[in-house]
Amino acid sequence: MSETETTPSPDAVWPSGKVGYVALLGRPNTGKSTLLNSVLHTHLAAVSAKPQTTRRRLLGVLSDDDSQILFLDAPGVHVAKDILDEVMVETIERVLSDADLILCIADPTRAPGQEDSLVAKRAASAGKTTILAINKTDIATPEQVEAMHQFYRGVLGSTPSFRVAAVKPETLPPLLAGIRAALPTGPFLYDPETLTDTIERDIGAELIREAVLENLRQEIPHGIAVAIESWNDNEKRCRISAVLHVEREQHKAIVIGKDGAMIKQLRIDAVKQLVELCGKRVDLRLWVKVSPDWRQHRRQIQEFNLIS
Ligand SMILES: Nc1nc2c(ncn2[C@@H]2O[C@H](COP(=O)(O)OP(=O)(O)O)[C@@H](O)[C@H]2O)c(=O)[nH]1
Ligand SMILES: [Mg+2]
Repeated sequence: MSETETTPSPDAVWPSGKVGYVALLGRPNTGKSTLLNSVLHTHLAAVSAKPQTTRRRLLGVLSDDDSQILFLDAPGVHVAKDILDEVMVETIERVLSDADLILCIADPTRAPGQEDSLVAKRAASAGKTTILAINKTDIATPEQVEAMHQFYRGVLGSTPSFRVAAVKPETLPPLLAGIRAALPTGPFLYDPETLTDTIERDIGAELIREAVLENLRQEIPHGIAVAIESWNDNEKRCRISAVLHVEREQHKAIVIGKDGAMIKQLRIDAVKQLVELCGKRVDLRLWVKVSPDWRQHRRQIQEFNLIS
């Protein structure tokens, strides 16, 4: 990973071209983060089959000679049930207000429902250029794809739409061309080598949480926050210490597992991803701590770095 901490600088001489922020908007699980990883050819965003994998805003920068697309990944659009949900809805709103263009991402393998309705209406009321991407066409039937298309057209009108499969990068160039064509012209906002403005340790925390989502069942993974306690990088290795905050004492026992089997598995899976991120050997220590009902407390949510 290179240049993760670069911020926009007015002094640098970067090219001009089609440049703008693109908000990824969709209900949970439609493949927003998968799409971001796919276009950047990097595992930047946590992905899982469970809803609400993405909790924070994440910038992904795709530069070529004459364009810079600034993707803003965000939580999925949902009805808020706790304070963490409310914080995530606020994140979606901030991402929308920063956006030059809204990319609605729909998953046709599930019939359009209340959340798709929220997505389409929110996009329509934003007063910004909107493009529709119907994702997962590798597994959806043509009828499902058409039904989703009609649903969004009903709210958004004849907005440009593309049929893609985020897991198949060869399906993405027409969508990217459509986005570029719709963006304003101006100077690049980031060094063309930059991939993100999110620092490595925050990406690392998300990759550890991805391992948690993959391995734990039901409500437990949703009640876990990952806090990086220390991140010491030297030439040969990266030493990381992270705390998994759980909501209840019983959850702590589940996360540790019988004879520590679960926490060991989490560490093995997380290390695989972290090695890729850091490009070197990773020593990961994981701790489990009970932070009662943290999802109901804005202060703790902020402490866990989830307000973005
Ligand atoms: N078959 C298939 N699965 C996909 C595609 N895009 C995403 N997924 C899967 O859908 C699930 C949710 O993806 P994710 O990117 O986390 O969705 P998000 O919540 O919208 O960010 C994961 O299991 C992905 O592997 C796709 O194009 N085809
Ligand atoms: Mg996501």
